[in-house]
Amino acid sequence: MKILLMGNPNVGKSVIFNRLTGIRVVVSNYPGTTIEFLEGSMMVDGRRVQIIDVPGAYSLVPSDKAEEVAVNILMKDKPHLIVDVVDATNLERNLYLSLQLRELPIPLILDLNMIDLARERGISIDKDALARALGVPVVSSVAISGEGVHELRAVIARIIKERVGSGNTV
Ligand SMILES: Nc1nc2c(ncn2[C@@H]2O[C@H](COP(=O)(O)OP(=O)(O)OP(=O)(O)O)[C@@H](O)[C@H]2O)c(=O)[nH]1
Ligand SMILES: [Mg+2]
Repeated sequence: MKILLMGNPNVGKSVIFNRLTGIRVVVSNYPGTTIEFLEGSMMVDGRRVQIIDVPGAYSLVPSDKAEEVAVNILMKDKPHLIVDVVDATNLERNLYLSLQLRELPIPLILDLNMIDLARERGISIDKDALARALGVPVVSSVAISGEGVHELRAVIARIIKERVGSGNTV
C-alpha cells in the first residue's frame, strides 16, 4: 500500500508527512522546499503503509523540475491513495489541482490544511458541501499543531480497509 501526499507548493505537505510518519523533514515558509521525493511509512490497522512526500505542484502538467518530480512519482508509482493537501485560505487556486486529481482512477482524500489561518481570516468552509460537490472525503487540519491529523488517519484507515476488503490491494 502506497499513499502519495500531493498539493500546491507551501501548503504543509511535509509537516503532514512528518505527523504521519514521525520522520522529521525540512519544512519552511516558502514554496519549493521539497525538491526530491521522500518516503516513510505509518502503521494502519497492523499494516505498514508507505507514504511519499513530493514537491508541490499546481497542476498535473509540470512546468518546472519540481513539479516534474511530483507528477512522475504519481504516474510511475501508481499510489493506492492520494492525500491532496490544500491551503484552506486559498481554496480556489488549490482546487485546480484537486479537480485534476479527482479525474484519476485513484481514491482521493482532500485535506483542508492551515484551517487555523482560515479561521483567523474569517473564512469558513462547509466541509460536507465540498465533499458532496467533489465526491471525495474532506478533512481539515492544522499540521503544525496536529489538529485534525487523527481524523485524517482515520479516513486513510477506512479507505485502506475498503480496498483490502474489496480484494483490490497491492
Ligand atoms: N499556520 C499554519 N502553518 C502551517 C500549517 N501547516 C504547515 N504550516 C507552515 O507552512 C509552511 C510550509 O510547510 P511545508 O510542510 O514546508 O509545505 P510543503 O507543502 O511541504 O511545501 P513544498 O515542499 O515547498 O511544496 C511552513 O512554514 C509550515 O510551518 C498549518 O496548518 N497552519
Ligand atoms: Mg514539502
